[in-house]
Amino acid sequence: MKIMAQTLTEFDTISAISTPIGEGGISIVRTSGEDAIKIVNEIFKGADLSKVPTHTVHYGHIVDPATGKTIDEVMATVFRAPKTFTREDIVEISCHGGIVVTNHILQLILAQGARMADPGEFTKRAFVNGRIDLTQAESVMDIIRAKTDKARQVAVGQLEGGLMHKVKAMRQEILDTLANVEVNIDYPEYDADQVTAKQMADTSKDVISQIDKLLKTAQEGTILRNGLATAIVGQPNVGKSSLLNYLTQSDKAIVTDVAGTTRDTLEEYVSVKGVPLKLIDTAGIHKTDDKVEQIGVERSQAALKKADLVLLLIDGSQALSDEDKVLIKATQDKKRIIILNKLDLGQKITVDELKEKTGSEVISTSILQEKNLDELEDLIKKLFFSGIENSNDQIMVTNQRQSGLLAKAKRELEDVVQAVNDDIPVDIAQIDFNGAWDTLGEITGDSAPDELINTLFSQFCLGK
Ligand SMILES: Nc1nc2c(ncn2[C@@H]2O[C@H](COP(=O)(O)OP(=O)(O)OP(=O)(O)O)[C@@H](O)[C@H]2O)c(=O)[nH]1
Ligand SMILES: [Mg+2]
Repeated sequence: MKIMAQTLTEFDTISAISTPIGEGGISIVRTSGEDAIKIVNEIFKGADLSKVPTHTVHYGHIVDPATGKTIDEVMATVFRAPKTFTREDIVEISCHGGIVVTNHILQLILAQGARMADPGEFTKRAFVNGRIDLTQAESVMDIIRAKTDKARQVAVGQLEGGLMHKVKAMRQEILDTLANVEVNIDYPEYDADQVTAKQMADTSKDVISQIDKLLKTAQEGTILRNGLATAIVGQPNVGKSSLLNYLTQSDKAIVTDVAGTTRDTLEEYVSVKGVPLKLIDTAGIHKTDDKVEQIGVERSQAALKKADLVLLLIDGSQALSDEDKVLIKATQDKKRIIILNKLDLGQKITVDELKEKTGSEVISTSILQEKNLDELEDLIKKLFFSGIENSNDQIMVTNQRQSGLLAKAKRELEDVVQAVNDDIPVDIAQIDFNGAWDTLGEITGDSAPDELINTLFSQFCLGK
């Protein structure tokens, strides 16, 4: 199952537009492979690219060899293997933006014998040619998709290979022990079974504790990647939609003084002080006979259940109602911030009073007059990211593929410990031990099946 044999097609010359399609100052057409320089040279009028030194930029024109017509004035950058993104020869043509010109240049390159690159194929080559491992390839995708600065920092950290080195070290530890086991199995006259069994169990326990540490970061990693699911809940008319609009700096949600304005849940991604939130505005939760509103209320309750963070809004200018009390109770097991809104209308409930009653974070605001909203943002940030403030220099597991494999390796190692405890013969316990080694290898791509590799890279965008 190891990816060793590469099909020939992986070494042909590929090309794609690497910048977003659309109007822009410049666009870049990237070509990679053995014939990259030769192919671009055919359509480039300026310096002879086959003779220029590596990592140099050259002014010139793209000329259609069939018609002799000049297509664009460009800069061509030549990177010679192996010190390139793909470890192959690469030429990047920076041309004037615009779909028509850029496409035309790409078509000319294809006409000279390059093949259109698949999504993610440049990064895949970097992997196949051994420049990066799978965790690093995944981080390239994360950097592109990062919704916030923090998520991007973590991805960049991963691109530098933090997780890869950690996983490789764990594999090495298993391998060292395996080497001993093999020796002992080969020379049964030493009858060192018990020694080996103990070594295997000890190593398993040690690696399990390292995996546990990594798995702990997985939850935070997922939040950084997908945003913290944050439900804004409360009774009708307390200002939920106003808060969503403020945090997203938009008027996405309809705000009126009619109770029951929001009838369906509304989702928006937003970065609050670097914390990525998936904000969910909900219909006011209360008893209603209106059919549509009733469905909205049910959706609100579902959103509440799934939320990682609850922002519970209460109209602080009114006395606490029974329905508020129900909501306070319903959210008490959640991470939450209780927001006493409409501070501008005077306060019937005090922050301290409610803090004492509920034991959770409480803040009073006026969304209408934008009072205390900066403090609210600070509170959101404090609540969730105090622990991982320096996450950029901490190794983090940021996706489900990685955390799923870590969990699998952990189970296999637990089985080894169990087998040793139960005095099961060493060579049988060793099967799981080997399995854990393989599973960890899948994280970095050292032992990943082809199919997985292909699926992973196909999720990339074109030109990357
Ligand atoms: N005085 C005052 N009014 C506010 C404040 N925040 C929101 N409002 C007003 O309260 C009314 C309801 O606001 P919304 O944001 O629509 O409230 P909601 O909780 O989304 O209401 P539903 O969607 O009906 O559940 C609007 O008229 C807002 O302008 C505030 O801090 N002070
Ligand atoms: Mg609303």
